[in-house]
Amino acid sequence: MFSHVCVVGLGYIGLPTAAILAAQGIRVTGVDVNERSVAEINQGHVPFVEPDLEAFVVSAVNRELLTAQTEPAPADAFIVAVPTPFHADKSADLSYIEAATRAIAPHLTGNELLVLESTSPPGATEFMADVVFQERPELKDADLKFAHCPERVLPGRVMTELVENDRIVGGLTPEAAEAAAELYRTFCKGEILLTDAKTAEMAKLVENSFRDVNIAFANELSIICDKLGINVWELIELANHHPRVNILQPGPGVGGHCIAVDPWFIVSAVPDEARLIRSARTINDAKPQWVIDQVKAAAYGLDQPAVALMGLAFKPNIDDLRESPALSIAAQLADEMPTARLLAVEPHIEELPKALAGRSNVAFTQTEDAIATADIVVVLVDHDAFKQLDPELLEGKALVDTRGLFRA
Ligand code: SAJ
Repeated sequence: MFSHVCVVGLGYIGLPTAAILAAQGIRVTGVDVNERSVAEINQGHVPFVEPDLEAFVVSAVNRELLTAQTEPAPADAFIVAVPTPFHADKSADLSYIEAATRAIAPHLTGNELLVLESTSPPGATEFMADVVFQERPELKDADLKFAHCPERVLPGRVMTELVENDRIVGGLTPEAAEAAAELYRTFCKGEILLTDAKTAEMAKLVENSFRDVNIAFANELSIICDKLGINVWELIELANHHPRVNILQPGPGVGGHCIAVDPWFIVSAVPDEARLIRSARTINDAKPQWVIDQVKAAAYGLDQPAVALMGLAFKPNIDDLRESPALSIAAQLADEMPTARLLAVEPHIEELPKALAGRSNVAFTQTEDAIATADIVVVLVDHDAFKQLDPELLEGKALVDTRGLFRA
């Protein structure tokens, strides 16, 4: 039975998890090093956009089931959901996991469950246990349980997918896996699949690598088709009529904090073997430069061209700019086309993001104005808001459509 859970890291995954546990009547201490986030959460505010999350947080805070603070507290179970960025050599940076674990260690009595949710390279759950035993060697023979339970929720659908998705739970021991399964069963209606910790760690990396490899295939096709004078969108639509073919969609590159990162954890663990996974990463990382070259080619010979940049988010219908290829393309164009007027359009945010603010050749512009003024229209995100646009507005303009929005 879990009556008190401590969730360390109140970001895109930790906060929704804390709030959904509290919704089951479990007392939750949420922990974050960011004092501003802690203060906001205690007032029922969510420091980022995620549909329905705020209602859960408000209710949990009002019922006094969720309290945020900067230090962990004693609890029956701890969930660590902190970032795992990568180092310059693309190996995983476990320093946040280590710091969170060291902060938890003094509060342990010997029979708690510790769950690592952060996406991690194989062996990270074991590393977490090692850190605990370095801090608390006297607990080595106690009944601490360590498990990995990777998150799988899609930003924008987190509150639904937290409940509905199946979950993989991998324990350092079978008892630890069973204990973690019991915790996740309190709110997860999907199937809970038990395994060992290393397989669970790898499963998460493999899921995102599967997607990365398939997007790389689509991105490579788009470059091949451009060379051969074939409409890639029509081609993919036709090929996908085959009952066993399901090609994904090309784009300006792969963004977000997961798919563009996680495959590197596999590559850095087994560099000689992970050849396809590495190639996919390289292909997807190179796509923004290809788009930039296309825009420059379209601008060739134009004096002070006006360029509409349609969308800055990393994928459709969200305001999330993390690792967004659209944003990096916009910033690079601002550097490389100083005489152009770049009209940045992003209906989901209120003002120019930091990466573009203060640049004299970039203006935050409303959709219709940008298209009306532009010589070149660059579609970077397939937001629903753009899908309603009348293609006639594009007449006489050069088009670089990375998302196939105007595919005809
Ligand atoms: N993209 C394409 N073409 C496609 C599909 C996606 O270019 O056909 C691009 C998107 O535009 C975006 C990037 O890929 O830039 C990633 O978007 P996404 O919607 O595929 O995935 P994320 O990063 O939002 O969330 C993924 C999900 N993983 C999988 O679908 C296997 C999610 O379930 C994970 O929980 C999440 O990563 C995570 O946190 O790991």
